[in-house]
Amino acid sequence: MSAHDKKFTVGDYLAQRLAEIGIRHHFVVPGDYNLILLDKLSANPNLTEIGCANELNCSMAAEGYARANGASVCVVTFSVGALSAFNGTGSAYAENLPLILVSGSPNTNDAGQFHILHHTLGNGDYTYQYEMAKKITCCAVAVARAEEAPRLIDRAIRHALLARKPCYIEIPTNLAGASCVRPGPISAVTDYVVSDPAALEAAGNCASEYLSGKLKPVILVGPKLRRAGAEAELLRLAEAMGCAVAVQPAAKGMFPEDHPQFVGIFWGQVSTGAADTIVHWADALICVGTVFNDYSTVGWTAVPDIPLMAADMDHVTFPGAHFSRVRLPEFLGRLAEQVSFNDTTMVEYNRLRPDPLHLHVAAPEDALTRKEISRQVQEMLGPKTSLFVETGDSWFNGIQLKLPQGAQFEIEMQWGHIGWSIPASFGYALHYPERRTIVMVGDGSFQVTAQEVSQMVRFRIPITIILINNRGYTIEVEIHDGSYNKIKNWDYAMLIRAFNSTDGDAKGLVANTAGELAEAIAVAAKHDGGPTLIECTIDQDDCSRELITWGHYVASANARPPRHQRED
Ligand code: DPX
Ligand code: MG
Repeated sequence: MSAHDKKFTVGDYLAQRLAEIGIRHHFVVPGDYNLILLDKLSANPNLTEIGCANELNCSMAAEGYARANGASVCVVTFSVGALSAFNGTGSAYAENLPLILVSGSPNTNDAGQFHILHHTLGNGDYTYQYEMAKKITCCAVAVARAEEAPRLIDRAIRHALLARKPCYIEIPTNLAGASCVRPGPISAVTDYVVSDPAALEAAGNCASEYLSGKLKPVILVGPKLRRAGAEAELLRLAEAMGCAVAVQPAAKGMFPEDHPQFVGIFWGQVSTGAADTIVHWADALICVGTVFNDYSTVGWTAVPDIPLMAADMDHVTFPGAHFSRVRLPEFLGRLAEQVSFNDTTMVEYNRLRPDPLHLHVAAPEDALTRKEISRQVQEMLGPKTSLFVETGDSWFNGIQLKLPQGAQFEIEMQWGHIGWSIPASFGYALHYPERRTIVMVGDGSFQVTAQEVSQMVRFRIPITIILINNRGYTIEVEIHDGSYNKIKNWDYAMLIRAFNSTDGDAKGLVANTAGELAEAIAVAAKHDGGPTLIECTIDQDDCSRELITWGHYVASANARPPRHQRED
């Protein structure tokens, strides 16, 4: 029997589609509802199975892999697995990443026979997981017959790739190995939808109208720019205009920070490089892929108050006009051709540009501080580093750093799940072995997903984890303090060594002084056989001025009293 005659199954179909869209690693946790499916996926020579410690981490690892690779897959078992994986799926939704969540599910005969099954609510309903998944994905499908699998799998994956959102595919345990027809050309799934030509043209004309007569245009870049694949076009537009370019915190690195037109991170009161002064001076604001939420607007205190032009991933809005199906790269590319040069905001910015900071270099025996950690991490950044910053003061410390050309920056600011950076950096680094991945993470966040370091050990991924131990949930202290912000201290360096067991090569180091941190970073730089965790101990009250300021505004936004009762 030739390979072509071999029985082709639903699982093979899914495996082939995943490989065809460029997925090379699939993140999994096994369970009896998905075992045959996992066999089929690992039989595909283009896919490498990556086992994770639990489904939360598995989904977050896939989230990080999607950041690097453009799409990812997470395969889990029914309910006990999938409900945990919903968290990383929510992150992928919020962060605009096409994560394909695949769950095994009960045998198709059981619902009709009113059987009560394990890993379920025990009430005979097996549809709830699919119903829940609909809320956190752009397309959810539940395969009920093998004949339907090709159509449903293709539909879910296509929706995810186009919308840059997660999708959900449920495959019953007795269908993964059932016979299935072979797939047609992958272009039917992956083909890009171009802009509507009339809408694109009208949006371009409207942009000219919006900019005409405006003297002080500024571009504000948001996190959806990269998700839309429009970074090169934005650069062309910025250079054609010659104006100031500010970047939202979640978009750090999406416009090169060494570019002369980069004016800093626009984040209200905690902006860097006087970006807020120039944004507030503008009389035209070209918002590209921006997200204005309570965090990015510093508790609604930094919402731009001039009429905006907002170019989103697939539509553009102006004061008084809206254009659907205008794809961001095409729109920005077109705009770059038609705009006129106006560098007024750059001329003004050059008068405002803050002098470079002369950072204090601590003596080797000085007790470690947050500022000294940042100073030393800054020196680690090069064209091949990728820096992950975790929710907590690590956000503020990371955002202050200057990214050299080529350095990448990853942040999960919309979803903001503490613990994200450990599994996400693991997934990301699997795709980018040639890059040096560094994680800045707090003690509280680390405790949420610490097990995934053991996968970095297992797969020998040389991630450097800078764990900032300030003994608790400091960001929460600044927003609202209470006994709940204290946590149990761990011996983090020893924990990492425990993950080694008999065959791992991770290093766990402690830095109490500036000199110890420098030595530990030197060890990490040479260590390639696995991760290096450096526990950096700092004083509990040593947090950034930006965190305190931002925390005060977010706290007062949280505390607004109800404005009016609903009258139902
Ligand atoms: C919580 C946050 O130690 O960082 O620098 O000390 O703040 P800092 P840590 O990692 O502590 C993080 C902690 C508890 N946020 O301060 S930001 C609420 C929260 C969240 N995600 C999840 N649960 C709770 N963001 C999953
Ligand atoms: Mg902490």
